[in-house]
Amino acid sequence: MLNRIVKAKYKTMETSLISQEELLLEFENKINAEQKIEPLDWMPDEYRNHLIRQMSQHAHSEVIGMQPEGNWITRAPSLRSKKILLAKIQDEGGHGLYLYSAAETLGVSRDQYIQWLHEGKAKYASVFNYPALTWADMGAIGWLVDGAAITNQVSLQRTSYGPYSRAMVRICKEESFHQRQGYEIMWKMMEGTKDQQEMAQDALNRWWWPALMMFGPHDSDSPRTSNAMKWKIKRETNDHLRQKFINKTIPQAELIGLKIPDSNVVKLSDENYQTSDINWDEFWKVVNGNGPCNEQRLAHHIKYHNEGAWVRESASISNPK
Ligand code: FAQ
Repeated sequence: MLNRIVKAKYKTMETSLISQEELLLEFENKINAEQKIEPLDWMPDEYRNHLIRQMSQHAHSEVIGMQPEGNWITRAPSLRSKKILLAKIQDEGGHGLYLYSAAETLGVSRDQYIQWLHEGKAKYASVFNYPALTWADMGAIGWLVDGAAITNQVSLQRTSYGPYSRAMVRICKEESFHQRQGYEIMWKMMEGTKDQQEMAQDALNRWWWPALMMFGPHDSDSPRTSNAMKWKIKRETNDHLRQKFINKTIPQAELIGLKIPDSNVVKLSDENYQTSDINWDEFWKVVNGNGPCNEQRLAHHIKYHNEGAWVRESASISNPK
């Protein structure tokens, strides 16, 4: 598959300037007509590179995102909650695999993507650089982090690149379970003792802002948005998606007696909630590698990736006849 893509890419490089223009026109017509761009179709290098970056970062987020919750598997309070958490974390690993496979159709190998992650050249969602301190954090992560992820991913189901769009359809089906399992944990704790209620509120206090940061910088400070919207890679902007998430999450918090950790929340006449602004210094600090757990998350991934080398080697040995 990779060879075919590379050949297709180099074939396009041999074509004349005129035919490059025609190819670009055909590409733009497809995008405008809401047709999907497929791996063997011609695409501008900027489009390919944009997808290589975004899809691989998305894949890394799914896999690194297993770590905060993985920390609680052995300490889940019941067999039921342990089984659900295990299945949920396994789903996230699966999402990473769909996304790495989809990203490989762009002509870059999975080994290369992992190498960029380990070298610090590729990012992953900032939210996973915060620690999961109590069981209530399992509720907050499912409810808020998966809730934010799904708000973005529902929109990405309509992305212009075929393999990314199809991966999103499958991922969204699973993410909606994850959001509900997290909300169920929070709801149960709010029905419980005073200590449990305080634990749930504390988890919301710590995860609310990192969840809002997942949507990225304001549109006016987002250098990637313009091309992403032009090429229909992103279908809605960072701020638009963040507002959607805020609007649906605040009533969910109020329903179970939780208080949003922001004294400036106001419901406006247009039904949108107005909130305080995000602490962008903190956001960029975490994005640039200086959050509470950045070092730990990457070191953990590198350690277990290296320890798993024998599994990859064994799996790649062809079956002797
Ligand atoms: N964290 O110009 P923009 C999940 C970077 S999946 C880290 O706005 P763009 C499931 C950005 O990369 C969660 N970096 O960029 C789960 C860019 O840097 P670059 C992941 C961030 O691409 C749940 C720079 O800042 N979802 O959670 C962040 O247009 C529970 C400028 O930003 C996706 O990845 C951030 N929050 O918009 C798993 C969705 N925000 O690359 C386990 C797909 C921005 O130029 C447990 N991705 N940056 O060096 C996207 O929709 C977009 O890439 C955004 C950023 C919205 C993340």
